[in-house]
Amino acid sequence: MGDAMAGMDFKIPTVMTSEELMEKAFHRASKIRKNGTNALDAKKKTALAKVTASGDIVVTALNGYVERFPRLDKEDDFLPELVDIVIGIDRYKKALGAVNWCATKAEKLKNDTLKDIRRTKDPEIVEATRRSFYGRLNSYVDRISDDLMFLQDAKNKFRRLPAVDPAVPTIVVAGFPNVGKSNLVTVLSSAAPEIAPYPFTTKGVIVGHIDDDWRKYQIIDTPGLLDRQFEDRNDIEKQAVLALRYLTDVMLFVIDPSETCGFPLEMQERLLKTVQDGFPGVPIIVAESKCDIMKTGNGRIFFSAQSGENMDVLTDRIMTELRAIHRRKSIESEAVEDA
Ligand SMILES: Nc1nc2c(ncn2[C@@H]2O[C@H](COP(=O)(O)OP(=O)(O)OP(=O)(O)O)[C@@H](O)[C@H]2O)c(=O)[nH]1
Ligand SMILES: [Mg+2]
Repeated sequence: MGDAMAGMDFKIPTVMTSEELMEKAFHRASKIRKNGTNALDAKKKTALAKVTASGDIVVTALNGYVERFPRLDKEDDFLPELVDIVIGIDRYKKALGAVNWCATKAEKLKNDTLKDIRRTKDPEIVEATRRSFYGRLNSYVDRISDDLMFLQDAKNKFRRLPAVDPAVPTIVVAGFPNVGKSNLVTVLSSAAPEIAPYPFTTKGVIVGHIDDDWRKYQIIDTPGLLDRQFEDRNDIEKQAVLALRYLTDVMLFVIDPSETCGFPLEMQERLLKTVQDGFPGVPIIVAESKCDIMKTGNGRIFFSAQSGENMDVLTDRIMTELRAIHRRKSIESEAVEDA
């Protein structure tokens, strides 16, 4: 398992376009000259070496992509639901399948060509066979040029996907801008929160860790994602919010009753309702911030990240939820292991 929330691009190679790949293969081959016992022998040895080198470059590159792009099975760190929204799993699998097809074809073509060259005693045929190999290799690779471009694009998108360890219980913080979310995340985190990539937003998500003895939980602040009515969003933002569901085990919704955030209480309550509807089945802790300025006395948990007042009560409540999630997840993973 990778670090939770770390971008996973380090594993994934850069994908050449079909033109770049063929240029690399032919360029390497073009520099090859072999000596022989006579003119025909030298010609054959040179042709064999050129075919081997160019074929191997193509096959090695393509096999490398197939091996090193994530398979998206259970052992991968990515959440399949997120990958499907961001990249499209069917198209992705088709692209990897096409690359694999091309590698197999190129390998066979290379071996057949080597046999043909070895067999002939006609220098004209040596030349013609080599040239025909170049043409057919080029046309195989050309046929997967869309797939190669798709994979390079997918690589860039993978980089923006949070790699999540689904075993780590995760609390996501929501609420209007300026209600005090970031301040709270910083205070609750055992180390300075880090910015992790997230698809659809340039800001990324801010991830902190909460220590609980030897256990760690994730706390995620999402600037600009859960701070507006869902209906007011464009399609991309809607996808981003939907995708966030797969990260969220518990939600912490922060309300600023002092309204110093600039949003009336009534608007904040309406957003809470939307978030509740949008995250069905997710436990939501509602907490009122900035209690150093004002307390409503309505029975909700209140806190001030600034003065520290009541932070122990809020922390207890958060820990209770996260521990419950932890227990549920360990039971689930034991069940998977027993199956
Ligand atoms: N009085 C008081 N002010 C606070 C408290 N927490 C945050 N603030 C102030 O509220 C403002 C917003 O705080 P942030 O933590 O940045 O709020 P946010 O919800 O992360 O805002 P966005 O990132 O814009 O969504 C800042 O000026 C903070 O100083 C608090 O407990 N008490
Ligand atoms: Mg913030």
